[in-house]
Amino acid sequence: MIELKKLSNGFEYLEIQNDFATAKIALQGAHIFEYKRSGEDDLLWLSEVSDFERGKAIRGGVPICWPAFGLNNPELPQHGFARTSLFELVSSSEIDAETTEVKLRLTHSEDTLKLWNYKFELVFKVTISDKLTMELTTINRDEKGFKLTQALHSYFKLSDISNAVVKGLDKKLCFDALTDGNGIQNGDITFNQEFDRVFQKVENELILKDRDKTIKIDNKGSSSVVVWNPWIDKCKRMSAMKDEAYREFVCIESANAFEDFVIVKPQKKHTLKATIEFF
Ligand code: TA6
Repeated sequence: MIELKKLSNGFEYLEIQNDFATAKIALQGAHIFEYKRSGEDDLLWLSEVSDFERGKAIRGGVPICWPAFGLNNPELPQHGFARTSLFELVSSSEIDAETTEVKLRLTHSEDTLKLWNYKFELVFKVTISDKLTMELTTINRDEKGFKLTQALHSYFKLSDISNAVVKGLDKKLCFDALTDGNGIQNGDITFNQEFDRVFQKVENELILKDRDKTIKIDNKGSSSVVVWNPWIDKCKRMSAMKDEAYREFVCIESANAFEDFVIVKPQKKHTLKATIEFF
């Protein structure tokens, strides 16, 4: 089942259901804000006080940061403009009883050209099955090449942050956004304070272990990963987040950030792909 639904304020989203899973994807930002397998709890975290309003980014799920991650491009808003832009539904198909595929697209407009003077086509293909597969393809429709940074800014729901362990980043180079300094990760990541690091040269899969589930993240077309938890103080300052929300999630973001930027030549394309499996 694939259905286009509308909230009373006109905010539109797709509701998807198949034998393996259900998902909800907002047309604004092509934003997956729910993914859960049949009979299981949500696997993505969504803020209880998230906005579902045109022009305001949803807090949680998988925001698409494009064509800039963070403030990598000072001329653009934090995390770019894709997450507050209206995508169009290009196609939706039930591949089989357990697999549904949808494609959403954003193309340049007068508004985007004012912010970022390039013609483009951005296609987000989502495959919903017993795993979540996301493919973000940037096509340069301009005469000039452009540089972009981006991320699939996934919020993973946790039993509690004290149970979370991130594996696969040991000895990786990283930029620490809290100290503005570079360093090398030592061992697995556990959380007992604010954490905001961008890891580079990450070609291997990542594992997130929680009390009663394990998540495997495999990225393609990307060699940078962001790991973030706001902890107590920053959580209080965050928009659309309850004070205790930091306990409930960790962001592990499949990215092209900082040195891992992408140059897309005219009429060429680049795909950032993340495959997320749950055990
Ligand atoms: O990806 C981590 C990060 O850049 C953090 O620094 C934090 O700001 C987070 O993203 C959320 O950003 P947002 O713009 O959604 O409030």
